[in-house]
Amino acid sequence: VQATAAAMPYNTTKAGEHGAAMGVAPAAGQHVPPPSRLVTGSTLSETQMNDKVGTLAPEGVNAAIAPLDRVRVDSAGQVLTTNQGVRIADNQNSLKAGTRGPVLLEDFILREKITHFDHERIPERIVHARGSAAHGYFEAYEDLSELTMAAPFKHAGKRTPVFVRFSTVQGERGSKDTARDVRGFAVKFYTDDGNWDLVGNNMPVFFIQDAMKFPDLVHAVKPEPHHQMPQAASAHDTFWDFVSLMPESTHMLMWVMSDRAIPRSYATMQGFGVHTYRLVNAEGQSVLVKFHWNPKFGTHSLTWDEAVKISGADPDYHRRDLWERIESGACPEWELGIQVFTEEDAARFSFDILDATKLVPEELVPVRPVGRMVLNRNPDNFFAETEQVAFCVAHVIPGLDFTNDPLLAGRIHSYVDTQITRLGGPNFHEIPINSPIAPVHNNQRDGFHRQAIPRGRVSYEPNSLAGGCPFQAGAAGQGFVSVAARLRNREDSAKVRAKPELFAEHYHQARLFYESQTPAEQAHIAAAFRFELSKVTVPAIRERMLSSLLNASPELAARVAAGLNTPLPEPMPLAIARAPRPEVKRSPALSLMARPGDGSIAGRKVVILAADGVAGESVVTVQAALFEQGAVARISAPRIGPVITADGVELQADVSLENEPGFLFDALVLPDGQEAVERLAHEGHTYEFIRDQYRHCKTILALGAGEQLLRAAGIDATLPSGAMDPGILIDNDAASGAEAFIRALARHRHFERETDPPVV
Ligand code: HDE
Repeated sequence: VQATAAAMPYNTTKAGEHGAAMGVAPAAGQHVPPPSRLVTGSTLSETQMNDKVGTLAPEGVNAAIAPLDRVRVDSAGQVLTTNQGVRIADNQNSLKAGTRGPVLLEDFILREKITHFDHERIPERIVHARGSAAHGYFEAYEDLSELTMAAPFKHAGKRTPVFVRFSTVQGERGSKDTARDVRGFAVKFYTDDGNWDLVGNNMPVFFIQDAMKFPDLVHAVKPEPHHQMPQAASAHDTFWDFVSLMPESTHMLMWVMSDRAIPRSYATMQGFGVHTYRLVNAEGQSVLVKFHWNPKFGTHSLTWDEAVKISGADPDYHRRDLWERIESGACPEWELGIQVFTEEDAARFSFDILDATKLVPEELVPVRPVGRMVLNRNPDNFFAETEQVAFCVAHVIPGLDFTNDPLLAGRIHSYVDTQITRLGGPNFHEIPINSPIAPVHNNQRDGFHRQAIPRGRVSYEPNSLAGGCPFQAGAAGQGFVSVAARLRNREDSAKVRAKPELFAEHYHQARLFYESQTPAEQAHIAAAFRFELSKVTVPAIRERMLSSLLNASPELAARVAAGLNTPLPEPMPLAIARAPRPEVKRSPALSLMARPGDGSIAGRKVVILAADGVAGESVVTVQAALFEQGAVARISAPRIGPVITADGVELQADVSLENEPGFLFDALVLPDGQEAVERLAHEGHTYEFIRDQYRHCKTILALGAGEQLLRAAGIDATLPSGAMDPGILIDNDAASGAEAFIRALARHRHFERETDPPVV
């Protein structure tokens, strides 16, 4: 009974964090300086280390630790000062003329404190405002020099530090994590040859083909300007008005209406570079490339009902999940894959690889794994790192280059430009989280918030007064050289505002996506269209959207129309007269089910219900088995704190039925022990736990008397087909029950039980 969650340190690497001394200020005069850990050759953060060691990665794992040391601040054992380093005697009272008299203007300590506070906020990102980030590393599997001279791929085992930010797109900085939305997946590689930012999303295509339409798209999806609603949602008139008038967005709409838009965790979603980029080798030869991040823990999503409920109970659901996975050691990990093809291959494809609304099916060009990325260190400070990080599509290094994708061209401009307002000037590259580990030497000078102090009188090139320094590298010195790419068509040399012909084919890949999904996924897509369009108040918009969907899939359009109680309209006229036949008709790789992951349950959250009189031994057996597999098992009782087991032993409930509702967990265990079961049967929460778990197709284990709760909640372990529900396990023995439970949990969901509408 000792092995309770409370007895196990919540975070083994931060033993002191929840310890007895937590939050108790030392008595006046008792401030104890931190123990000196000065070791010759150690970094500043190591010598000034306090007990919060959980955020220090093992030596050599992340080289960005050292360069940031110069700006790390640790106040343990330090006296309070002003920003000028003047020691503050009293931080409680402003300076007054007598205790009841006016506050004096000369109180520079008060004025400095308030003035700084007044300016604490900076503008949020215009899109992707809400995000969470972590540090880690990328490790190459092999030497890729035949394809690229990019520094991270120089040799097998080479590690490059990274900082990765995940985000939602539509909502504001304080909005919820589980909105139906695209997720940003932005990776900053601090390479030996400068910073490379791969600013991608968790979906491989985009809504529009040309940067010219981006402000329109964003204005349409953002909260409507007259009343600023809805927040973190696309289910409103202006979004559907715009996309129904832009048939090029149909493919992306399929992704956004799929469960991809409500991921279970950042660690269980894919990432994509979206655009076609170039890899360039030392000889200057280039190939075309698409980037893929595939999660080690598999691709898993929430159900819609679950996402809606979570947004109320824990708006920080994904942020917390990312933080806790890293702190508990179940570190998120992805494999980087590349699809490589030549210009000649691309010329034969049925779609244009410069069109960001199209993907390259894996069945056409396989994905080659080239490395892995591990996120193993949480930021020390959200604002300084996660908020101030500036990703820029223009940040590429030798070995990489752009293509003529017209969406990409707009992005190459936009990201640097937006930081100038958001981060207050052109020197945002000097903010520690943005500064490269590669040395920076140029003649750019001045501007707001300049940190570097360039020496000497020369700030121009060529010069003789500084011996010609800094000098240009030239191609031989690994300077960045753009690929001398040839334009493909003669017409391309004319200056036009136009698109290539193939950009007008809008539906083949929308159909490919829909038809490659499993029946459960297709049902979710249809339900999402139904939900979103039912929120649209203008019937003509719904009708126009249905007429576009008809071109992608008559079957889907019919399901959505039935769900909206609307007759099917005529299909929207096609923009292209004769489109080439697509090479691939079905791509199983596009289904979430294609990537179950490593089969482990690491990082999953399980709740074990308890109340006084619970069979303690069986709870501890199940909990220990789950911990062993890297899952987090919490004991939840009507109140937090001690629960007295049937044997009279104390068990600690670390959460309560009220403070962490059941839908926050991936699976549920109903305990044995008649008295506890009777107590739980009197709690309305118990039934909500069971019904939500059932409705969200999760695994439920009922031990011994716990089965009574299942029955009282009206749950039947038989499926409509007559077969037994593989996600409902009933066992009198905790050890064998735990074993079967872990196997069932590794399947994540049991969609065979799902009905629309839900029966429970
Ligand atoms: Fe972005 N995008 N975007 N975007 N985007 C921004 O840059 C923009 C697009 C993406 O965690 C902004 O620093 C234009 C595609 C991510 O900090 C801004 C166009 C993809 C992030 C901007 C696009 C993305 C952003 C806002 C069309 C997937 C968050 C704040 C031409 C490949 C990065 C900022 C982070 C952020 C512009 C389209 C991904 C305004 C003009 C396609 C992950 O510069």
